[in-house]
Amino acid sequence: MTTEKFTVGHYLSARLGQIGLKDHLAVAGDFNLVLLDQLLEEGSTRQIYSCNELNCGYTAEGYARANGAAAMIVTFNVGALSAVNAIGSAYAESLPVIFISGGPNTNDQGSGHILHHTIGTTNYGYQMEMVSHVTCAAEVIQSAENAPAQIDHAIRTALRLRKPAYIEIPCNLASAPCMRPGPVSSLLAEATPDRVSLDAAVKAAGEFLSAREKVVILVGSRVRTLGSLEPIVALAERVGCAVTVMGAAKSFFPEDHPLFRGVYWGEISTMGAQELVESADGVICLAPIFNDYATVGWQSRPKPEDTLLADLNEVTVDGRSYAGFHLGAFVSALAESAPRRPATGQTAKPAPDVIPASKPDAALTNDEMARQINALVDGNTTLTAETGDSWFNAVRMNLPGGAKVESEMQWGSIGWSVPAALGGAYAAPDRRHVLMVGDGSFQLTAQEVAQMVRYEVPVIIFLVNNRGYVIEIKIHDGPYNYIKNWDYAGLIDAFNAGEGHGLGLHAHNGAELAEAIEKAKANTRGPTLIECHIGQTDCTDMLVRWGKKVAAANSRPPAKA
Ligand code: DPX
Repeated sequence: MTTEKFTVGHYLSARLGQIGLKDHLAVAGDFNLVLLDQLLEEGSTRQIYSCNELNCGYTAEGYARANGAAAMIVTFNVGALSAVNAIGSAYAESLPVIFISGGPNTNDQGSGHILHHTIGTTNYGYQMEMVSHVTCAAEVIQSAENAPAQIDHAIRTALRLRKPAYIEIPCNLASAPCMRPGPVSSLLAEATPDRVSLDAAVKAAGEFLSAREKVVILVGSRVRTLGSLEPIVALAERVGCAVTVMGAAKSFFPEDHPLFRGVYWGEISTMGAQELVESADGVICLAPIFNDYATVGWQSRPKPEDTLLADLNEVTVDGRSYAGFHLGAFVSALAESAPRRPATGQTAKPAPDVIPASKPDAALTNDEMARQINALVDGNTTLTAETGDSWFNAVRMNLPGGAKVESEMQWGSIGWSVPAALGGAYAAPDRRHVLMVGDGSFQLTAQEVAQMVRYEVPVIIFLVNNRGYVIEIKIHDGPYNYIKNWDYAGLIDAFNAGEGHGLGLHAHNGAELAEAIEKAKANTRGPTLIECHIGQTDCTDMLVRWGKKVAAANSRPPAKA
């Protein structure tokens, strides 16, 4: 920009553009209005509005999945504290969201004044303290002179650690004069890897692989931070071994690759992946999270003594750990030097399960719905799967190369998917965006569909109307699992309000669903919500089996002292 006066807000705005953002998400409030003006004025990124701060956070979280990073701006306390759930998600799922909040005027800080939008005390540091638990860096801008260093520190740390970072800008500093930013390279450069440690890790990994007969790669969800699947494909081809992915890492290895051998998720694994992983004597685990859900209630995980664990910033192999480099550097180096094996993948690739079509006029089933959604997913599709049976429906799908699945299995907050799918669509408008979401989850963040109408974003939403929290019903049933029914498809007219292109459709059988999908494909100027009416007890077999084990783990009695 060419204006004479350059401000703190302009500095932030320029940096957001420099790190590769095209947009920032915002909800206005009087502590951030001047900051929002500065961002508009500097103009490096488009300003997009959300219905509320929770949705804003999830939209940013989804944007970061597709773009590598995201930024959001909210107001003090009433806005920021609503967003903390979504920032927890970004932390858990390793996504660098730059979380920016307006803050009190510097003259009110330390003055004994009581401000609106606060808890009525005179110390305004508590928001930063709360947020510091779910961010990797938290900066309250102290002065216009310090602003560049503080802003840069937060952004650089977020990008390096792949975690959210917090920046609070007092409302009277947003337009204060500030120096201009230099080149962005200082923010984008990876920390230089510790060569000695990296070489030692690669050597130890090579020895581990040479000493093992049956080697398998298991891909975890945090490999998303690599930004590309190429190093993993190169490693697999070099080692010539079978590749399985965890449920949370669905699509993080091309399923049409000859070495792909399914999803490893204990007893609900696909394509024989359980036998392959649990009988292997060498499992290369890439950035996995073995939580209670992923281990099917602590039942299944690769044997630690047969595991080479490559985490984001540390490799553990044969009882020794190596740090000082990022996973990407390790995978690439190992792909160049690992002992080669013939590309057998150890076994013939089993054919994936295929769901048979049901009669077009038969009542719609979960299987038929999943079958038709799977057929819609092409190599240019991002499929977002909400917590609930949508996880299992996504996991059992057969994906063409290039298809992406996004889920939030570590944080698992229902309502995440509607704004997250929108964020992914803002960041990658050239892809097709498909969302599977249960009725219970949808009720948390439904209003964000209005922004899809406003910004003409053609997300195809499969709203699973099974009248309840079915995953919870399978884990532990009670009256609290049954929800008020809505006319979900009917909401779209309300959101259009006579001026939008959203489409709301009902599907009671396979023929109606097929017709609705054709209409959705043709509707390129807004969302299409297809309300899929299925029976309450109609869910995947995977959910039932998994739910029993998770319920058993949840109900273990306290250990005796
Ligand atoms: C809850 C969950 O309808 O999907 O497929 O019918 O289960 P299914 P729905 O969207 O229901 C979701 C529901 C209530 N989890 O079964 S997974 C507890 C929960 C959570 N996140 C938040 N609150 C409660 N995961 C924010």
